[in-house]
Parts: sequence; C-alpha cells; structure tokens
Amino acid sequence: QEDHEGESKAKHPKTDSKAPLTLSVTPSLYDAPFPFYRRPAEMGQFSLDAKRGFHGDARQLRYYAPPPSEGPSPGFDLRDGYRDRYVRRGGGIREGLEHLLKWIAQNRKQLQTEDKGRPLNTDFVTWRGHLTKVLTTPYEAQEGWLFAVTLFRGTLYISEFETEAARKQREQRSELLKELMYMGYKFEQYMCADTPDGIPDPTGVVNTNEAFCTVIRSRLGNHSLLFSGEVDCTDPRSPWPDPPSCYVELKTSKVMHSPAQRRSFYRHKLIKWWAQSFLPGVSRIVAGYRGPDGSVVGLESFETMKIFQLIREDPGCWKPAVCMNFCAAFLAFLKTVVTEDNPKLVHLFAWDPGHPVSFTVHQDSQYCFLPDWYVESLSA
Ligand code: 0WD
Ligand code: CA
Repeated sequence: QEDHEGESKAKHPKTDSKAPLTLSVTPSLYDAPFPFYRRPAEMGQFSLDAKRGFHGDARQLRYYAPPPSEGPSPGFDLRDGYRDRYVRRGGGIREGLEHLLKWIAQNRKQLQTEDKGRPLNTDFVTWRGHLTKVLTTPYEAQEGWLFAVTLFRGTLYISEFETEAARKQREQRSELLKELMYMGYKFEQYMCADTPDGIPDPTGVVNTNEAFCTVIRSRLGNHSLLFSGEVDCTDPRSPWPDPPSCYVELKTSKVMHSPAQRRSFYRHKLIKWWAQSFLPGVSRIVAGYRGPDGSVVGLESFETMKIFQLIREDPGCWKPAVCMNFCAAFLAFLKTVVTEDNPKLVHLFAWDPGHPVSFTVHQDSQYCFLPDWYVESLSA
C-alpha cells in the first residue's frame, strides 16, 4: 500500500498545512440530526439508445405497467431470453461523466450565473450512483471506491474510477452472477410498457445500452448539487404526478422466508435502495422477489420516504441521517482539499473498508477525465 498522505504533501506543497489529509467514516461521528436536503428538482432529461448514442430527450422513458394486483403471482420467468435475446453493455468501456457533460453543454443557459468566472450555478456535478456510494460508505464493509475530483471554473466534478478489486471481480464474475444481473433487467421488461396505456412485451430483446436519465438539482447543507441518474420508468397513475416523484425504481431480490432474512435485507440491501432513490426524489421502489427457479413469486412496493420507519425499530441498523451527514462532510472535505482550479489536475480520493478516506494528487495523468471538447465549450 502506498502512502497517500505522504504523496499528497510531496506533490502539493501549496496545500494549507491545516487542511485535513483524511476523513473518518465512523458512523457515530455522523450521528446528528438529519441535515437540510432541498427537495430534488428535475432540470432535464436525456436518453441513450440501443447503441449508447445520446439524445437530449425522453425517447427511452418507459411506463410502469404492473400486473393486476389481484390474482395469482405474476408468472414472470426472469431467465427467459438470457441466451438469445440479450444485448449487454460493454463493461470495460469507461464513459466517465461524458453523457452528463453533453447534457450540460447543451443546456448551459439554464445553469448560468451572473458570475462570469463560474459558468455553472452549482458546487458539484456527478452521477447519482457516485453519491449513492458516498451515502452508504459509513456502513459499507465490502467494497471500497475511487473518486477523481477536478475543480473547473468554480464547480467540482466527481467521476468514479474502478478499483483494482472491482476490476478483478468484474472479470471473474461467475455465470450465476451474470444471469442474476440479467434477471434484474428482465424484470424491468416485464413491468414496463412503451406507452402510458400500453402493456409490457416480454418477447423483445433486453438491451442494457438503452437508458433514460433524469438531471436533478438539489442542495445538501451548503453544497449545491447537479447530478443525473438512470430511471427505470414513470408511473402514469402515480399519486405524485410530477417528475421526479412519479418515477419508479425496479429491483429484484431473493425471496425471504424468515424474519432473520428480512432483517438482513433491511440492514444490507435496503440501505442501497433507499440511498439511490432518496437522492433524486424517486418516491417508489418496487421489488420483485425471485424464487429459486427464476420466477417472480411476489411483488412489494416501498415508499422511499417511509423506509426509515421500517428500519428504526432495529438498533443495529443503518441511519439515514448518518448517511446524509457523512455525505455533507465528504463534500466539505472535497472543498477544503481541491482548491486549485485546473481541468488537468485530479485529486484521487480513495477509500477501503476499515480505513479513513485519503487522497493523492495527479497532474496531466491517466485520471484526467474532463474531455477537451467540454473544457473548450465552457471556456468560450
Ligand atoms: O462509466 C461508468 N463507470 C459509469 C457509468 C459510472 C456510473 C454511471 N454510469 C452510467 C450508468 O450506467 C447509467 O447509464 O451512467 C448512467 C446513470 O447512472 P446512475 O443512475 O448514476 O447509476 P446507478 O444508480 O448506479 O445505477 C442505476 C441503474 C442501475 O439500476 P439498479 O437497479 O441495478 O441499481 O443504471 C443501470 C442499472 O439499471 N446501470 C447499468 N446497466 C448496465 N451496465 C450499469 C452497468 N455497468 N451501471 C448502472
Ligand atoms: Ca433498477
């Protein structure tokens, strides 16, 4: 293990000697009242087509179309099509923030400020999925992360890099795990239609290049945020008709048979589901429970805002306030550490379970992630 602290000092002598070099992730340090989190507002939408091409519209948005709630279990076969009707997105291709930056470049006017030196009216730009990982960090015992951060014209950009461990895991992924991942996408196909009054077509191809993304603005404490996340579908009959509240997140999980299994699900899985949907203000999560044969044996709907009531009785469980306070502290840490405005300078923040967050500094390296076209478009 290299010494992150030493390296950052050596390469960055200008750093204020009082600036902290690490950030603790211990939950008890963040066990304070829930911080201010502004109601997420949708700023825009974009779509990625079957070839991963960008379109600044909602053409890939799908409509929630569950089976009738009465009657027997839905009869979904989540393995169907795995061999012959599956187009998988290339996992080795690093996209970084590219699609989101394209949306920003095309919608600059909406984000402008009076301040000529700061073309975007936001402190942070990132993917929702990156923020989800930050929120769950105080409770994560398995997977670390690497986030590259660059300050460019007054805004901090956060882009994830795959860790060594994650790359090895991806390359050695078992056939069983690959099929389980497919089953999640197949479930979406069974639950979504192409039109508001349509019915799902499970005979089609599952293509994971296709995506509909929402662009969200919010604020956590004194940190303004612009982030984008992939949305599974919208519910045309939602009690909350406007985006992002009308969006529905679809999940699959192994069917549970005992209170102990349910408690473990609440502790380890629901935290991720909650964090992912709470951030963009997606109000409902619908779970399909998988039987051992790959069929769906039941559906359960979770209201994102009520999840904290489900976990509150369990004293050993995670706390939403800890997640959010840690995220606020992490963003504040980025602001104190990354102070040089330079699109070619990357601070790489690294975290491994059992350790505090640390960082290294890289100039003109393989970690540079802001594309030249973006830097030019925002400098004009
Ligand atoms: O280049 C990269 N390494 C990244 C690309 C890092 C982060 C995101 N992205 C892409 C995502 O794939 C997605 O298209 O940007 C878009 C938005 O991502 P997000 O919403 O911020 O990411 P996250 O919340 O982690 O994932 C949302 C959904 C997933 O739903 P589930 O229910 O599994 O959480 O995006 C899909 C997936 O449906 N998704 C992927 N699909 C295929 N391959 C992948 C993937 N590697 N990652 C996320
Ligand atoms: Ca999903």
